[in-house]
Amino acid sequence: MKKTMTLLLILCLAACLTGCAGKPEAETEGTASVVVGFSQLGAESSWRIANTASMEAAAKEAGFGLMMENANQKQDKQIDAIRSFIAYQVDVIVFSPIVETGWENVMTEARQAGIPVILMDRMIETEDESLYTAYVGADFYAEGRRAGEYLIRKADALGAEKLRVAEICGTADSTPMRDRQSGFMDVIREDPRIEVIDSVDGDFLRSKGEECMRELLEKFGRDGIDVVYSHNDSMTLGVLDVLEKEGIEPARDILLITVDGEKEAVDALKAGKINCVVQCTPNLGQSVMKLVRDLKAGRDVPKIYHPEEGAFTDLDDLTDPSVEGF
Ligand code: GYE
Repeated sequence: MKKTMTLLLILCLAACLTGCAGKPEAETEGTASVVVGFSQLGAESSWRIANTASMEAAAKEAGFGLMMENANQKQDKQIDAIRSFIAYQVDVIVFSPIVETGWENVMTEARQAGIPVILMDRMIETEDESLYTAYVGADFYAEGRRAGEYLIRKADALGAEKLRVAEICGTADSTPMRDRQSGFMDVIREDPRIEVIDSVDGDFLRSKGEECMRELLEKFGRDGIDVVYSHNDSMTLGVLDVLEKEGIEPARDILLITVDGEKEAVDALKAGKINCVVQCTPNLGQSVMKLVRDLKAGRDVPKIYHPEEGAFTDLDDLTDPSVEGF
């Protein structure tokens, strides 16, 4: 009965969205026996777009219905989407929290409705870990450490005495922003050659990366910055645009360390324009759908799942076929 109601409601919603808005925001498969409500946080980067595609493909392959809402970077819209999934009584809610705080009320509502919640990609800050069933996503702290460890190796290779780092951060208060920063800091803090001279907010956007780089150059001058550590490839590609326009040679005049591993960034690394790409896979869909299947079958699931990741750097062999972007 619950399932029939759910499917009817989903069909109505899909029809309404298609009819009223022209472009459906929710994607559904009315015949599926398992329905997953998925609140994606936005479309700010190539990483995010690849992540959405991975979720869609994996749901289709699993034969699950996927009700997806994209929140366009607004926490309020994510909360509304989760509430609508609760009202439709989906089987499982998956969401990628844009920031870490402010979720406890809506997640308590999901728990009261008996709907398991899987956090995908980003974490929440809470005292009550029972609010979510599982987390699937990267270990961002380890990513930050990898970025720092690379910089120490590079300083050794260059015989550098001093490296002044400008950090361009992702969305304030998001898990990748916090942990990529703290992992990096914990490693470089030990090395007196390396100093972070500024940390600015680039919100994971290419346009903001560009803006930040222009401002940093104005503030410190082209000789005042030795390294840019950028929390994602989109912002780094914006930085690259500015450096090339200014006649500053990327990866030589200013070293570039980035995170994600999208094709454009890995190609730029191979072309000698970026020094280090720390990997972060967007392909989380299959792991999420496996969890959904296990939950529906009543099996125990791991609370935390991190995919295996590494880093590609100009100190390693870039001709290896494993050096590939998404
Ligand atoms: O690095 C960035 C995206 O949360 C891991 O969000 C994700 C980050 C990713 O916008 O490109």
